[in-house]
Amino acid sequence: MNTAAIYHRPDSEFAYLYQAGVMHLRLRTAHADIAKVSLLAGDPYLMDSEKWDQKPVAMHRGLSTDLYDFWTAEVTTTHNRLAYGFQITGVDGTQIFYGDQGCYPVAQAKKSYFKMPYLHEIDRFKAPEWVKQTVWYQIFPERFANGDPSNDPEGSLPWSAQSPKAQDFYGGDLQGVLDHLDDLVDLGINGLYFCPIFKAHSNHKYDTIDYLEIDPSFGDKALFRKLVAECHQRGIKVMLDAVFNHLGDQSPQWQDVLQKGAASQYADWFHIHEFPVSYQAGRNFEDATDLTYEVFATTPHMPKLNTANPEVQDYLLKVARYWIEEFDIDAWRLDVANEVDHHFWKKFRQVCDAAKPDFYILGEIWHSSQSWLNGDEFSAVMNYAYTDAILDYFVKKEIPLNKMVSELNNQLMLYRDQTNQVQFNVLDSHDTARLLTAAQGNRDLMRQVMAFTYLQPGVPCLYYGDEYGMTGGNDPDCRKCLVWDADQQDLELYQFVKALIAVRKQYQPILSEGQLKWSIKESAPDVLKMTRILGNKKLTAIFNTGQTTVSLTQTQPVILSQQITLQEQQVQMAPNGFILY
Ligand code: ARE
Ligand code: CA
Repeated sequence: MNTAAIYHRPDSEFAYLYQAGVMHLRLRTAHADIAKVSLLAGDPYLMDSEKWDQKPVAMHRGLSTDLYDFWTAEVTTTHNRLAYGFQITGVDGTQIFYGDQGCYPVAQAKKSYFKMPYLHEIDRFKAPEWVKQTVWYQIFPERFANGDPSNDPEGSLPWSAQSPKAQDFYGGDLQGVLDHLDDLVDLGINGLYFCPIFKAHSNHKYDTIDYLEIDPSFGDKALFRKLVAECHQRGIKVMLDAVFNHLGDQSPQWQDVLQKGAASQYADWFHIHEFPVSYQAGRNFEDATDLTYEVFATTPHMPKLNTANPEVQDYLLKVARYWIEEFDIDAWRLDVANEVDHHFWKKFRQVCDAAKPDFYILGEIWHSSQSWLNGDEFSAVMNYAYTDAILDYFVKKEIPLNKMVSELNNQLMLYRDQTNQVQFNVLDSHDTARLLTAAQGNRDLMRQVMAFTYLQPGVPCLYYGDEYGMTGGNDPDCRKCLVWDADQQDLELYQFVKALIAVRKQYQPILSEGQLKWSIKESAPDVLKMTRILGNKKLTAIFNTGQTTVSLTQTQPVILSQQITLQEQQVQMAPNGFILY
């Protein structure tokens, strides 16, 4: 038995409250090394009384990676407290007890039970229920639609499908979004994620000048208020982009630092090592080493904010509250979330929760993110780390199918089940090449990747224009104007995306919450079977990756005289998309 691989940690993704009063436990063991795990659990205050007669309860064999197997159990407790340990039987027949002080002979089991001393509901990781039913649509406002040419910035180019340059403007605005809301409803969208819309210098608006003003080229506060109201009337949630890691160099605060140096009242709003700051407007530093102040990446235009400064905290928290309380937004997407301190994000979470119950906080983090997802900071992250595995297999063909499954399971086991249900599954964005371009123009492959992803735990996000077959390489090529001329749109793809979104919504409860199981037959190494079970419902999806087809069957068990018979409802996805059933 490989005892070195055995791992559990209380009060983490290995032991947590899943729902009020319902606890989930996980144990990690070496892959294919263990035959059975039994849980020994009970009230810690009864351990030394004769009432402690815990019978071993078999744990469920859960997901596996190439290195590990994960065992799971769901436990309800009488007094919200638990002492527990694991009785582990190896495939080699050996048996040990694993508890808080490691491995022991089974006879010494009680030597060191793990403890969950008291499970408080207020500590439980809570994810807004509405997010699970959301299919998100990401809008880059400068390029979605130009609804009001009168606010176009000086030198705006005519709306066209050409590749934009980094500094180009085309005049996209909020009126353009308002004009097309019903198109988005038709597609099945019920959540909009806007890239930044506050006053800023560039076309992407990540170089904020004033967090409390709508950029004049996008519209004004009255228009934004109307847009949110129209979205809410259509059942569409609204998520804005909070760029709190840095300010733009045209902001009054940074300009004051440039003029007054150390004497500026904002000197401590930034991370400045030496005055005068080595800043020349318009000069892009190839290498940030010669900057005397911290910036985002290597660009001098984005001086990093000192979010440990109480003045900066107050300022940013006022911004966070303002757009919730005054404009009723439903979510914040947090830019460069992993480079802002945890202390600030904990305050931020408190502010958002106080301003609006069920508020969704989405961190932009491209890697594993456990330390932001313990329930007192973000609700979820942009799940690039999960979808990377999907793209690595289906699109880049860099890993075999079983490695993709291993990677997906590895990611799922990093987080609590309720976190996984609201993770934000992006296949592309304004920071990456578009999916169709990544798939080298193979529309069937694009459909299969989307079908696979939309059937995963977590919520899908469609990047504007993908539904029409838009292409585009890395930033800025992935930010072309949306093609509104029907003759440039791939309407067959549009119909597929619309059908896929409908299927996602149709099966959403089991796709969000159903217990997940994968299987790949030796005889068919490129056919992946995904099973989801929720209550007495089972959904099976067969991804025939060789022929880019997916078939979906939903079984509705009918209970007859204690026998369970299953009816199969076959939904075949033809090579070019779902056949509506
Ligand atoms: C501009 C140029 C880029 C150039 C960059 C270098 O367009 O080609 O690489 O300058 O400074 C915004 C604009 C960008 C602009 C950038 C800087 O939208 O067009 O880029 O400002 O001026 C990492 C961060 C992640 C960040 C990406 C861009 O972790 O947070 O880099 N994403 C957010 C927004 C961006 C925005 C900013 C941050 C700045 O979504 O749109 O850029 O506010 C790997 C790494 C990731 C890395 C990712 C992408 O996967 O693991 O950490 O993300 O690649 O590079
Ligand atoms: Ca405009």
